[in-house]
Amino acid sequence: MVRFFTAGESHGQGLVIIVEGVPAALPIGEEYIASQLARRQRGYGRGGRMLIEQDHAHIMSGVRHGRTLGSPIGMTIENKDWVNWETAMAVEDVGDTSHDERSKRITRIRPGHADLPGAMKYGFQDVRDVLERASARETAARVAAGAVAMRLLEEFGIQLHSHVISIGGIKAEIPEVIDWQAVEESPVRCADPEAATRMMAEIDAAKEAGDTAGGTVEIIAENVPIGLGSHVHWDRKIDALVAQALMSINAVKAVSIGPGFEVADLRGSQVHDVILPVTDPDHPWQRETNRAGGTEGGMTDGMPLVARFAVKPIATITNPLPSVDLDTGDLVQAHYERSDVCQVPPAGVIGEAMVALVLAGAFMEKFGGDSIPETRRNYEGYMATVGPRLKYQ
Ligand code: EPS
Repeated sequence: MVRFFTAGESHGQGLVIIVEGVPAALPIGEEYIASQLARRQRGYGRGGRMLIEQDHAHIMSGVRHGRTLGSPIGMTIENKDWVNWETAMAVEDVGDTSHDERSKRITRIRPGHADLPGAMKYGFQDVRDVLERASARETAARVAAGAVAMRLLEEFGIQLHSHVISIGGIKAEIPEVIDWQAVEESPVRCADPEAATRMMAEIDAAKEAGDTAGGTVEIIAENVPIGLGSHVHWDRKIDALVAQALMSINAVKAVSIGPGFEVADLRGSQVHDVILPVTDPDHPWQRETNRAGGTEGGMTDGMPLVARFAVKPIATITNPLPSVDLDTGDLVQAHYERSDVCQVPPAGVIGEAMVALVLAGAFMEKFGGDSIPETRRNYEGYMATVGPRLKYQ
């Protein structure tokens, strides 16, 4: 089982991450994790905070001489912005904070954020007590955890990618073969350069109007072995686990495996992926298509795992919506606090991290092992059996 925890507030001292269940002898270092964190920080439409931060995960435990020990991997990411929030976010009771602008109580609830249900549920008088943890800043911690999972999957040839398929209703033409290097270089992580230009113009227009823009993202995991997850119980189905993981990302409102909702309008013969006769024993069970998005019956089917998700426009809007005051219930304009205009491009990187964590968990559940060599023996032993039955009885 691969588990992870995150802790940390957006303007606290930093983020804390524990990843547990990673076998020993996995080569890993801070540089690898930093490269994933840097990918999350990029993207057209990001706000001022990303100019302040240079996210770096400091590995505190679980790694020795560049290899995992099998013990929990502990990491911290320092918030560089903390210096500006030492009073407002102080751990100790600092007494009178009336001299500090950032310590002012926030009572003008933002519709669409965690503000209202969070304040009610936890009995808070100050919306900051909710928004600090509800902030998408926490996704930096997820990307650090996901980088560890990705490193594990890479050892077994599994690669993750993401690309943006729409922003603000502007849809990309998805090419037959995606140039992943070009996606990495695209300011909106889009495989269609023409659509990318229009997406950036839409982000500019939203910003100009004091508004925000959402969009949709696709995650693709290649070279996933057949049989991760299980058909036997709801909480072991890989598609269900992927859906939960992606839905847990801030602002995500819908998730699909493969084309998702689109298959409901078609006939069975137009949806299911024809299985081709086995000609290459090393690559059995090829399909003509992958409309199943790489899962059948809650298990991976050997095709790339494809998941899409929709990100709503950020709830913090420069030109705020009418709302109510937490104290009085009277009409006010919602609170505005520095935020992004569009967080769809980084959402792809965060989605990759979440899918990597789910796949790493399912991978370890299937193959087990306390060290990479042991896991590899189990993996190779299984992979030698997944061809046509008469050949592998
Ligand atoms: C984010 C850090 C936050 C926000 C953003 C994501 O920093 P700050 O609140 O200091 O500007 O920019 O948060 C949100 C989009 C949100 O919904 O809270 C980050 O590190 O990604």
